[in-house]
Amino acid sequence: MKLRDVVKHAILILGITLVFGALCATCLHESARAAAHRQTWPFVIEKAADVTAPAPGQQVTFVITVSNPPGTPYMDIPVLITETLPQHVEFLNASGIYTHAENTVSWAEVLKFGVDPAVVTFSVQVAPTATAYFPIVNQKYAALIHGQVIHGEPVTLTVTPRHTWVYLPLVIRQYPVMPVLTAFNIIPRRGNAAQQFTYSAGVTLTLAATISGDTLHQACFGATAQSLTDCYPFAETLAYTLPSGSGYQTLYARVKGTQGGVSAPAIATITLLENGDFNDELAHWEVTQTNLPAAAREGRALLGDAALSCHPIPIGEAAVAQTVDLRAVPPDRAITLYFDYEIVTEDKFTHSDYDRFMVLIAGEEKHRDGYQGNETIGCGRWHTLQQTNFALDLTPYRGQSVSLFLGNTTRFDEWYNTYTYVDNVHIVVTP
Ligand SMILES: [Ca+2]
Ligand SMILES: [Ca+2]
Repeated sequence: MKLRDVVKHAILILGITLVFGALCATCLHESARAAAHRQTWPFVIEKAADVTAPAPGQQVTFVITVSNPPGTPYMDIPVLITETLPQHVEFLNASGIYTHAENTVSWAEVLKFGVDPAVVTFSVQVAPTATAYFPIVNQKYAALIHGQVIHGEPVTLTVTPRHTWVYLPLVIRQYPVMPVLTAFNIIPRRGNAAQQFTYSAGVTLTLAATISGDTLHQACFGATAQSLTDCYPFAETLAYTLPSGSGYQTLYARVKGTQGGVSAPAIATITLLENGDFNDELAHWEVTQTNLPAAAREGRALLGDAALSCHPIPIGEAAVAQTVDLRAVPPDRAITLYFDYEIVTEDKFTHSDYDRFMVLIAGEEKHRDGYQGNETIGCGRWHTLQQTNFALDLTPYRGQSVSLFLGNTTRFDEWYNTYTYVDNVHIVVTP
């Protein structure tokens, strides 16, 4: 720049500064009158930063642009651009000829005719002590054109920490305190805890958990680890009702502390065979009574008519059945169906057409039994056949929902009665 130009520039700065100074403290605050007037001064001031999420200590460069929109009928318009630096930054340098005093930087520029904007840049350093995630709002910047002050939208910097490991004190690192669920079990009220089967959906849940520096607040349950929405105040034992329907069930549990810490989920499983002990008469069983009755007798199912003897005995069938859902049984598990039965008969089983007790799984006959002794059949000659903890392998039905059918059948002719007691029908899943 030639000396003459520098002098001209200096005079320009001086002149504009005087005018600008005369506007004094209110110069950066647009009056209502000015705002209304601005429509006739379609100049635009904008600012951008090269980094909007700087780390503490990082350099940030801003660009301020004052545009002279096409069609503006003014030529070589003097413009004074001012920047008031926000807190938490330190001025480094700026473009062109500028003045820097305290926290203000200003430039005297000339907007040329046409579309060339006036562009100035300046750089700051974010204070090394700036707090992470603290916003630095770079708001106060303006341009003075023809005695009119125009403002632009603020630019906000969000101070972001560098990606370094920060070693927090133990108490902060572990907040909120995480509880540890050390034991979770489903205890049947009717059934067997060790073999994990139940005859009733009503069970007791037992929980053991630890937490240090907080107290246990809540226990939540659900069918999956993502659906633990069934929540109760924490207790070591809780009455709980499993989803109804016979089958293999999985229950997830989590415990929570008062501060909001949540344990890893724990899993407990159980096999429900509803009313397999017939304590609720024949509830939950599908009952077949084809010419023969089915009933509950002293906690057992009685299939057939115990009051009849000899002749005439109706030819028919009395049965109980239930569908058991084994779809959730894991692939490496074995499934066994157990039950007790007692056949009381005057008939013989040697002929396949005679009376029998039968077990069908998914419609296939898996077991049949009856009297096979040598004694002659006779009216009032009763024989009793007892099986306790009779077992049937259901592993081939893993992954399926299958029907269990237990039936007492009288056959061939109307001579000699047969009836069967059934009890303790349950399913055990083992590794
Ligand atoms: Ca029973
Ligand atoms: Ca018979």
